[in-house]
Amino acid sequence: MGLEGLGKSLRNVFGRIGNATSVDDDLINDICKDIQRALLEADVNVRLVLDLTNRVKQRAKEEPPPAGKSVKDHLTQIIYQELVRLVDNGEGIQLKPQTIMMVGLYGQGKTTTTGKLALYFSKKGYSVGLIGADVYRPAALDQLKQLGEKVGVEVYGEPGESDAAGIAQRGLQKFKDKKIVIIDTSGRHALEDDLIEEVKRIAEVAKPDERILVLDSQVGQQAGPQAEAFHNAVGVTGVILTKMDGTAKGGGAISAISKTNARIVFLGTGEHIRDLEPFNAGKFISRLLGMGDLESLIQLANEEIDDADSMQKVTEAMMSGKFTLNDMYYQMSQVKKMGPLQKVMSLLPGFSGIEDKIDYEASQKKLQIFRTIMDSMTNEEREDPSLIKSKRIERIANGAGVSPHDVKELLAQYNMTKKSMSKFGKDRKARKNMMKQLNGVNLEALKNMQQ
Ligand SMILES: Nc1nc2c(ncn2[C@@H]2O[C@H](COP(=O)(O)OP(=O)(O)O)[C@@H](O)[C@H]2O)c(=O)[nH]1
Ligand SMILES: [Mg+2]
Repeated sequence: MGLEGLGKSLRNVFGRIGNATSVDDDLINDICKDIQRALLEADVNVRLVLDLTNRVKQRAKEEPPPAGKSVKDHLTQIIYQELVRLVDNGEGIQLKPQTIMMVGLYGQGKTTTTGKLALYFSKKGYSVGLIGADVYRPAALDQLKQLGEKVGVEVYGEPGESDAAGIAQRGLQKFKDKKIVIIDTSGRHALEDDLIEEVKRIAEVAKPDERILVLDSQVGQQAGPQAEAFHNAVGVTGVILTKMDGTAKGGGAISAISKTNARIVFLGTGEHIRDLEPFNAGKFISRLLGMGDLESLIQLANEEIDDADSMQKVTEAMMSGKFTLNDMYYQMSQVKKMGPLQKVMSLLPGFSGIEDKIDYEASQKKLQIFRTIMDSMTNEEREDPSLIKSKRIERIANGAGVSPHDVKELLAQYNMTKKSMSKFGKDRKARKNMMKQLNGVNLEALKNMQQ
């Protein structure tokens, strides 16, 4: 089962609670079995799974629902909190002078993430040096040097040298006055003995404080064995999940951290050097559960608005990838009509900051700003937002009385929505399944989970 699968199974669990007539021991036991199956299929460590379901059972029995909260919502919330606890394995990387070593298979994002970390620490005021110890791919050092140049940090490398541990040693010597040194290492397409030997030797020589496993969030089940092999070799202290901007929702991470007992420290959320987010367990689980999904919003909209036909049209347009700003404008106006904003806010992409208490007032303000911005665009621009470049951004911002940053934010949200919808739209079967599932989901309960 892939990552999507885990999110889906867990959503089913919540759906089941929503549909139950009452919450009794039988239901709780059944639900816990479903959770166990879902997590075990995603390769999560058995002991962790049992701990989790035992805690859910115990808390459901012992903790009375807080005033005003139904038993169902309370159970949903307990499960959500325990899932968060499962991935919450400790604090992020400390802000202190240290050596960090990156490990992982080819293409996972090690080099890119090395650059992102360099920027992160530079911004915090630390001097940073990067060591290119990938001796396997000829272009690796150039890639790292380019990143270093972008960020303005020094890169040490020895073109043509094949002794990675030697490079690391000499690099550390050169950077002995830098507060943060990050070592980028080689990958392979698959786990191979020589790779494991190589990273082991680098770790022995460099004695890095942090050994960071970089994992593509789309890896799914192989995340477990990969994590285990690297962990046995160097003792992984932290995991960075990359490509979280893609369709995958990161379920494989749970397998990875349960194999290493390391914490997830950052998420890579794009190809750009700034696309690095400190890991937040609550946000991650919400995302895994698809709570920021526009699909859920559409479903809710279909149930609650009178003009279901137009909504259907917009939905189809979105699915086909021909989603314009006019469509998004319409969709937003419907959301407003739909009444209590609280109910739908958490389902909107871009508004899913559900790890903290959602600031509904701020969100509503944002929605209004977006509407104002769209009002000051021409219809041509709303139909084809790719026309909107710097000059037009300024004009629109002036017209709407907002900053260019606000306009860019709207465009970013539009692009994100469009991208996710067209991807989703290509897969008819997935779409149907999703709709079917969402029918069973207790949206109220999902909404209440964070409260
Ligand atoms: N979309 C996206 N792409 C990423 C992310 N991190 C890395 N990549 C891309 O993944 C590819 C492989 O990255 P690279 O750093 O060379 O991987 P390495 O082989 O592990 O060093 C490159 O095309 C990167 O631009 C991310 O967070 N999001
Ligand atoms: Mg690389």
